[in-house]
Amino acid sequence: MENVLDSFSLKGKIALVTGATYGIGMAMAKALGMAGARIAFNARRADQVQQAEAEYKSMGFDAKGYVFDITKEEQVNQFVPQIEKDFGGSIDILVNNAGIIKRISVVEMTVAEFKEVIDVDLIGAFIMAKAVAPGMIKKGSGKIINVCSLMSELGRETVTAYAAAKGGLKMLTKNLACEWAEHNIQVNGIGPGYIATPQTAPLREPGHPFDQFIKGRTPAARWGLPEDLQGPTVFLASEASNFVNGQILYVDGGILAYLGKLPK
Ligand code: GCO
Repeated sequence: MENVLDSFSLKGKIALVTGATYGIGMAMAKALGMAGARIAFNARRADQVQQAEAEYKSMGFDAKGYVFDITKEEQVNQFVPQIEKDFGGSIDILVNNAGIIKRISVVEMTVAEFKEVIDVDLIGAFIMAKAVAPGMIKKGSGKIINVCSLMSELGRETVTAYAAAKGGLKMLTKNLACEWAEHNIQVNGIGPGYIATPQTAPLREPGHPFDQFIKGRTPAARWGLPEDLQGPTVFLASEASNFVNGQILYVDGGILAYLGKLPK
């Protein structure tokens, strides 16, 4: 019998992680690299891509960065083939991580601002999945991991566009899983809880009430770290999860299971 740990190896795999120049995306990409994958990543800003590529390489990862916008189908359809040419094979693992958030109340949010969030966080993931699927179908295997959110399940004031996008991303994940499972492509999601990253930095400023609120709402009584997402990422990217389809794996310290602490 094969050792079960061998099923977590990503040796020889080509992974593409969108928005992986910092935070959760970079942590997930590094995890894939530590498990043996070669890493392609993108962002919209050349300076961020160059800086991140230098960081990956300084840590010994086989990584290459590309500057393109996942919301622009023509750019995606130019760069995905370029990546597959540069890496000498079709993409085995896609992590749809790139995302934005705009914390604005609905009354104040413009339709254009709402659409921008939906474009990046939902439609961008659709465009990327659509672009990598033909290679995965031809190869007869593939892994797609969509970075969902607690907001795929819960709402809160001022993040309506983000929650609508992440709720849609949950159902996109389930539906792509239904369409592509017969091709041995597993499509799943990771739902980070409240993670200490630049995206949540405004909520963690000293004295911000949100810091205490989240620690009270999280059974683990702490903010998550990007590293907390690394094991789940390798699991969903590896053969260890070949019979896991259309699931959202919440890495949230227990928030979704918790009614909340009784006030003292
Ligand atoms: C917010 C936060 C959340 C988290 C994460 C939770 O403003 O409530 O930014 O959206 O970032 O998405 O899973």
